[in-house]
Amino acid sequence: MATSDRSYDAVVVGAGFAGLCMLHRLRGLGLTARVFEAGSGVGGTWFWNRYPGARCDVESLEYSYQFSDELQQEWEWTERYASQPEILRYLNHVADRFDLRRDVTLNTRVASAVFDESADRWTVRTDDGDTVTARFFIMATGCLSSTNTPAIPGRESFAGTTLHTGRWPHEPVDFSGKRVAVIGTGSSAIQAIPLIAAEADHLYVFQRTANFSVPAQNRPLGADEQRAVKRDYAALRARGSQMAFGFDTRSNERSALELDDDARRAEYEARWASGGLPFLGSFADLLFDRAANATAADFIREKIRALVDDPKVADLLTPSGIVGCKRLCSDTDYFSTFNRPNVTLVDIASAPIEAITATGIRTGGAQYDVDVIVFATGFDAMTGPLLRVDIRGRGGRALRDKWAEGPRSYLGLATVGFPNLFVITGPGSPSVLSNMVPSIEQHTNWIAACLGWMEARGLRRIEATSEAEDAWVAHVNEVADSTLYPSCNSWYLGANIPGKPRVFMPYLGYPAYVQKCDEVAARGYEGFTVG
Ligand code: N01
Repeated sequence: MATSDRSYDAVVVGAGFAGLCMLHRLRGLGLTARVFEAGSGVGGTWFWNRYPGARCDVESLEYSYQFSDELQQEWEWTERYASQPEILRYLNHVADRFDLRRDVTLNTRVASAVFDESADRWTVRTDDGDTVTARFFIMATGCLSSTNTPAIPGRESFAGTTLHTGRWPHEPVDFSGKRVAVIGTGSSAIQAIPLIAAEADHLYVFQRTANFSVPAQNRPLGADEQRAVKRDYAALRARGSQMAFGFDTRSNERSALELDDDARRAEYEARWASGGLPFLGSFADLLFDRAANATAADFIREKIRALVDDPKVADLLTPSGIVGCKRLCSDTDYFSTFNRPNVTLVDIASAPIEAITATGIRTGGAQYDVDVIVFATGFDAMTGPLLRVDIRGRGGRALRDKWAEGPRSYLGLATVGFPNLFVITGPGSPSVLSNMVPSIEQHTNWIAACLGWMEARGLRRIEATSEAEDAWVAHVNEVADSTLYPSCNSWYLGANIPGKPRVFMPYLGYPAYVQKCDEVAARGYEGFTVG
């Protein structure tokens, strides 16, 4: 569709969970909106991350929209943790059911957005050269959508197939009879490795840092179980909204250190058996106290040693450090996959990758010839997707310049100098340390209420104040510093991207955050200037 010279109330970038929900909310206000999406379909993260084994590690009944009770009643999830194809089907269903597609332009990347102070409008330019204008510019680009492919010498010379888990092809990839290398052992790799190993002739896993992972214990979702939740869906949602991470972790209020060894182990065993990320809810102090955390870390290390036959391989797979400080992974048969004769673990911590050659990967003086290299090397998280667009606010100032030393925002939703710009699940909001879908809905609801409030008063411009932003940044850091999170080289801190400023980006604590946002709105958008 030709979009030249079109003007809207709002332009939204991205048609994943956030963009679709935002569009629905804007329509509800009677505002005009256009969504631009780089992909050839809706779905965002779930459109791009199609690697084998991709599935969400928040339970499907909680990783879903709640804005329509009819939708949450009628959609049937088939597994405890939904697979990527199922989540993508769900998002396509939502796009159809709420007739969203007619306002979405696919295959179109937004290149720049410039604020015109005289008109209080954003001019948005797409990569095919079209421009549109809008009163409000809303970034719904997700936190993990800008892939990271490390600049390993010789990368371009590889003659085989190169893939990235975050940009997986749409056509099926056949690994049978192939020698495959996977670089990286984060959440994506840990899900993909067991399935690639089952198909490939030989799999080489290049590991720099071993990761903590707990079994997902995925299973088909029973009809009775699903009916029971749906009978009182609000109760499940309410429980999630009171949890630090925004989903039902069945948190234990006790300290890991107040129990004797047997009682503590019983709690960890129960969590291990029930599976998934609620392992971190075993005790209240796991992410605050090193000694408490060590009891959980030791438990997982012991499990890994029991699962892996070769003690040398088990040692390499056993992580040091703090469990949960980097994102805890959840897996299906990850560690036992290394017992297969066709899987080799290559330690690149002691001997880093020297080069990629035409035929494979060279490290530690050895050459590993492969047909396929899978980069499971993660993302330029949180700021990457925002700074990829050339966003210019008041006085032509670039967001890239403003955030050169790290992101600064008010509530993760707005940033000084960029009026009428909203970010959904931006740095400074709970985002990646919460259940993304409810966090997205909380943001889209808040933005919609704010725009409705402005409409009712005939207001044209909203911008955070410097005082509010400074205080919020200080608060985000203070909360993070009271935990163990800043103590390791995670992507939460930008530590995975060479040269990226080291700033802890998510806000910790979903319930406190929601309360703060509600208070700001109730006080007439305290911390913002409006006009
Ligand atoms: O990426 P990662 P991911 N040379 O950054 C390694 C979400 N997610 O795509 O740790 C060699 O975690 C790097 O090694 P190191 C979830 O929030 C969710 O797996 O830096 N290796 C690491 O092993 C997750 O946290 C789900 O030493 C290099 C790996 O690549 C986030 O997405 C599923 C390297 C990157 O791991 C990102 O996960 C999947 C180099 N130069 C993802 N550079 C679920 O919901 C990087 N590495 C289940």
